[in-house]
Amino acid sequence: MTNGIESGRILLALTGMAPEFWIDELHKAAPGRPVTLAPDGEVDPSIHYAIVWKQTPGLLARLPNLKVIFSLGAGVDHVFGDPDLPDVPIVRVVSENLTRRMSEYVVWQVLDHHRLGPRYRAQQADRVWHEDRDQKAAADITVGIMGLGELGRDAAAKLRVMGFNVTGWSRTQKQVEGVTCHAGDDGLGPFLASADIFVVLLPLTPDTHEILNRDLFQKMSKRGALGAPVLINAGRGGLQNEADILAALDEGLLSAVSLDVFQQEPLDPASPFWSHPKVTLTPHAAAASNPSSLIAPMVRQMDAHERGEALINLVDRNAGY
Ligand code: NDP
Ligand code: OXD
Repeated sequence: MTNGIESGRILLALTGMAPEFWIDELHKAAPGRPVTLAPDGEVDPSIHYAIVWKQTPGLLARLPNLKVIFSLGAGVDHVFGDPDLPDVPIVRVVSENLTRRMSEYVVWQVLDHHRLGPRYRAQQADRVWHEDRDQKAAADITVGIMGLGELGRDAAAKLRVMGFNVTGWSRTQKQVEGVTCHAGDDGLGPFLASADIFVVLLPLTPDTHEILNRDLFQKMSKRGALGAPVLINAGRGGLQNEADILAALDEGLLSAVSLDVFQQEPLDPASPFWSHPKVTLTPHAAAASNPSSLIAPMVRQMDAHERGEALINLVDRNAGY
């Protein structure tokens, strides 16, 4: 009970994730709140909140008293995969823990390409000692960030501290200190012409689906301090046309890519990405956050909602993120 109001039951509806871990975390954060695991009890009228990751389509529509959907991720494309999604508020993850981990990944990958990591690893494998004299300084490199949201802005700030020039692109115009900001369709061309390394932190929406395609790669700057542009995608696999990426790498339209996300996850063992010499691959691990840092704020929001307070980190259904 919270202030005399009965605490709503939580439904945990996860696909491709072990639930035990999250249930333990929920019991710790909300000892008094009952938790149901989908699919059992899905028509239970006492379920007020659903915490979801790729929930089974149609499941949430069967909850008569559902009040709020909590996405277990910052991205919500997995929630919108349900054509019968009920019209209740959707809250997404905005967490300092997640943001910092993503920025670590971005800085790691940018530095790896900037400091010629793939080249040196290949030389090591071949026992080749070749001293490069053409190492660029960070100030010679421009990193372009696609998506200047919670994650993009933090990554931009950390890259600035390293001395990189940073440009960014978003749907609506942004002002970010030390970052040259472009926006919308008109801003995309100048943005693409401005950078050497592109970091993608966009949400997957109908507008951004397969935005990373041949046409876009052709518009990227060729003056590249690294020879040809580098692409780093930690947003979603659905943002990328994978056949176009492989062709662009083979043709030299892209010099290298780091991919944390794929159209199909887990990635097929037969995928050419696994062994491509110009691909650095991680298994959707760019920002694997502490469960407690994700669950505790959700429970706080449930309590606040029951006290009549406004929800935060709400998803804009029209924008799709
Ligand atoms: P935000 O919603 O805070 O930011 C999204 C940014 O993308 C905003 O700047 C937004 O523009 C911009 N954007 C959206 N649509 C368009 C468009 N059509 N054209 C140009 N810009 C657009 O999201 P987060 O920063 O929190 O997260 C971004 C994504 O990162 C998530 O959606 C998720 O897919 C991914 N992610 C991946 C993880 C991983 O482990 N690989 C972990 C966590 C998240 P505007 O500012 O104008 O709204
Ligand atoms: C997220 C993710 O969206 O982990 O948070 O991909």
